[in-house]
Amino acid sequence: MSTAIPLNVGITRSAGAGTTESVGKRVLLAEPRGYCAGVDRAVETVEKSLEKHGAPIYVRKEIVHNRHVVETLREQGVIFVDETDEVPEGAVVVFSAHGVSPAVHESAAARNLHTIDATCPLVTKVHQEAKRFARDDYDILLIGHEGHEEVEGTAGEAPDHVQLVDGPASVDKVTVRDESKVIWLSQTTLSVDETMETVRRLRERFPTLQDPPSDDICYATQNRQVAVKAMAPECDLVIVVGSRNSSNSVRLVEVALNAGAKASYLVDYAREVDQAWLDGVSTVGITSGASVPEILVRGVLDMLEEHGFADVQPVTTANETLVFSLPRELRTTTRR
Ligand code: 0CN
Ligand code: SF4
Repeated sequence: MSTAIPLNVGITRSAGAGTTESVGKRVLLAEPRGYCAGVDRAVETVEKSLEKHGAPIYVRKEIVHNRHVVETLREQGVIFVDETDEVPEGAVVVFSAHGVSPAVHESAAARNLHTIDATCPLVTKVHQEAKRFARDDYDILLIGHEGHEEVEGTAGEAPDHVQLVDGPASVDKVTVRDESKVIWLSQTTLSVDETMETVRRLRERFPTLQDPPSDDICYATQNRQVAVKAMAPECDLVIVVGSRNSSNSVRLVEVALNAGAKASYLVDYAREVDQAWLDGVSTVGITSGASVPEILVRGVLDMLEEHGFADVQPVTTANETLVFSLPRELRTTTRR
């Protein structure tokens, strides 16, 4: 598992912004945070599809797991559906960043839908691994959260070869056909530490367990966890901006607590911050999940400033520059 190189984790004690109310109060702002390359691409895919085809267009599941993003797109004419059979014959449907199983592609084709696939290329990479190891007749242990769309899509590539391992506590239930031919793969948005613990336990049972050819937990998930770990020991409170169904966002709360934050909460919007959380607090850490627009973080920072937290110090542990090109049929103009 690769680790990001710390760039600026020197955290200084703050004297506050000057007023009595703000003395000693400061915010540590995690960098990187927020949108990853796959989310940026997926959201732009929907926006460009709307421009090209006109409203309404359909999106299967939430394009990314963020309430604000979904509500904003809905206002622009997107109809979110659970399954392709809710989409009228021949209409445009976008598949979400989390990926879909081949069965979903087939049912869309059977209804003559015009599909645009916003699956993150890093999820597609895990699909390819699942297909390849299934072809070689491995038992594939897919570490991930039961019911999450991404694991449903990945497992659907090779349902006869994949079994889901939902964390360390599920390891004892695993059975394999041939212990010398077992590989683990994973969902892209898990806790790195918890996944390593799951793998450690799996390897106790299956000593020749093979590792994936490259990290399945994606760079964005890893980088956001490294940044929150760097600031958490200094924090009385870590506020993570993100939605409850966003796996990577929820993981940031767990990582913050495990790394020493005294308290940590997940909020979609600044208005959800309970003022009591700020009682007696001097250092607040802020981060956001990979599906979270920066405007929502801005809202939390503005609210904190009103409460005397005007001193904002970045905690930078990586620089991200990755950009994914749009699906081919939308690649008419250059991206920002
Ligand atoms: O919040 P997301 O939409 O999804 P999960 O963290 O729940 O997987 O973030 C984008 C991740 C992907 C794929
Ligand atoms: Fe892709 Fe990772 Fe972002 Fe998911 S979190 S969309 S896998 S880059």
